[in-house]
Amino acid sequence: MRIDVITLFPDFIDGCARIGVVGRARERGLLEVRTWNPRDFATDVHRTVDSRPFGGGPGMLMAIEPLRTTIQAVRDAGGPAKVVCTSPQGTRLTQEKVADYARRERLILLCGRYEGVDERLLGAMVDEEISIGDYVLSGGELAAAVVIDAVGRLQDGALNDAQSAEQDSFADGLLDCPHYTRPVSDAFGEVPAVLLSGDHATIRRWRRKQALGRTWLRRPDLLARATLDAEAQALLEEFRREHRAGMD
Ligand code: 4G1
Repeated sequence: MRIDVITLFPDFIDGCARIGVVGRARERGLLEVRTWNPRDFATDVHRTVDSRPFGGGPGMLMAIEPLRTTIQAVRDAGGPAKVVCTSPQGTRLTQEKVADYARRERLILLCGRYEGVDERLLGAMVDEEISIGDYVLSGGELAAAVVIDAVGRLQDGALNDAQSAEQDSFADGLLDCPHYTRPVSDAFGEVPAVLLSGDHATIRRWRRKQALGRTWLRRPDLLARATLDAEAQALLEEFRREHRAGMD
């Protein structure tokens, strides 16, 4: 897969794409990340990429012309691709959306800066707006880095067996179970005995129960959308019972 990123800060995106799982996916030729700087497409002597908003007020917008020519150049440089702008006005990025992007040949990400992008350019050249959450950022690059990481690790062969995407608790829409490492006995407490039992079927059920229970406690919104098989329903009921018993 190829991801083209339009950004005034290409070094940030290039840096993110060099490290960890995503970096290795690129080395393995599973993922290509290319950056495009609208400043390189600005035609005036100052290479201007910002522009004052009509109606006045503080702040600047991204200038239309460098963005138009950059997006056109990116489009011309490969096969058909969805153009996605990272924006607080976008629909929230979900693992479902990530999986949809990951199946594509190509994706074009546009990162906003300043107060954002002219509404007409969004209407004419952008297919979709996505947001990573409700907080103020100074640019869309962090959101693009989130997309690149989440999409990159889903490329076939990016993860080893231990990391495999199906192993992720979130593959079934749940939070992760708690994890423990050495030592068995620590100043902060003990490791749950079941994890030391060597009984893999019991350990698997315990982890699933913890994942269900924690999702119930911390993210009921996620649990409401998950489809639970008979075992999951039974494990969750068990967790709830024990939770209530522990309350009194
Ligand atoms: C109004 C957050 C403005 C921000 C309301 C999540 C935030 C891109 C994202 C802003 C951005 C809220 C994102 C805000 C983002 C133009 C350049 C937009 C930076 C910009 C809640 C600034 N997910 N923010 N405006 O942060 O790009 O993708």
